[in-house]
Amino acid sequence: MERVYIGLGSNLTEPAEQLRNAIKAMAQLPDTQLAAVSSFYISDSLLPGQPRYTNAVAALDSALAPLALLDGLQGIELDQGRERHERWGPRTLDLDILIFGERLIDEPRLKVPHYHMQARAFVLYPLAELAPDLQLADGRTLEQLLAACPFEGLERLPASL
Ligand code: A4P
Ligand code: MG
Repeated sequence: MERVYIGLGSNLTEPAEQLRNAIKAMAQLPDTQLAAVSSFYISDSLLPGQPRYTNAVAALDSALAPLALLDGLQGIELDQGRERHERWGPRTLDLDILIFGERLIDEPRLKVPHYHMQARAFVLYPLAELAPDLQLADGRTLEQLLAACPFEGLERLPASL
């Protein structure tokens, strides 16, 4: 089993409900257990003119190989009506593998740690709820990333599930 952190995001069709459904679905993945879920956070889209996002981070313990887990997550995105049009377009559900154990992965379909996580408050603050002492496989600590990424613009919701 390896500890895996997943970033969840949605800005269409009842985002909090999308996140709750995705969490249930991830708990059903083969050889995988749901270990923890952060609070939900609301923030403006990085791109102007889109609805606000709801984001969270979930911790999984999984024996799946990384690409098998990615397949499972993409299946959940499709089940929940994700349609891929433009990059960064609005979406009912986005599931990103942020961290996979101690691994550094650089394959065409999968880069881990996730390439944008260091600059995104809506990823780092929920991740810090679950793993404040986290060190990335490339040596950076979550504490360092948080120090460079203000909480500004994030709204933490009182209850997630
Ligand atoms: N891929 C590579 N590495 C990974 C990984 N670690 N986890 C590949 C998941 N997938 C990974 O993903 C495109 C391809 O990336 C996948 O087929 C997979 O093989 P995608 O989800 O279709 O593309 P995307 O989500 O449109 O692009 P990207 O770069 O993942 O966008 P982001 O980073 O998800 O940004 N504002 C707020 N407030 N909150 C948000 O969540 N999200 C976005 C989208 C923009 N603005 C936002 C938010
Ligand atoms: Mg994505």
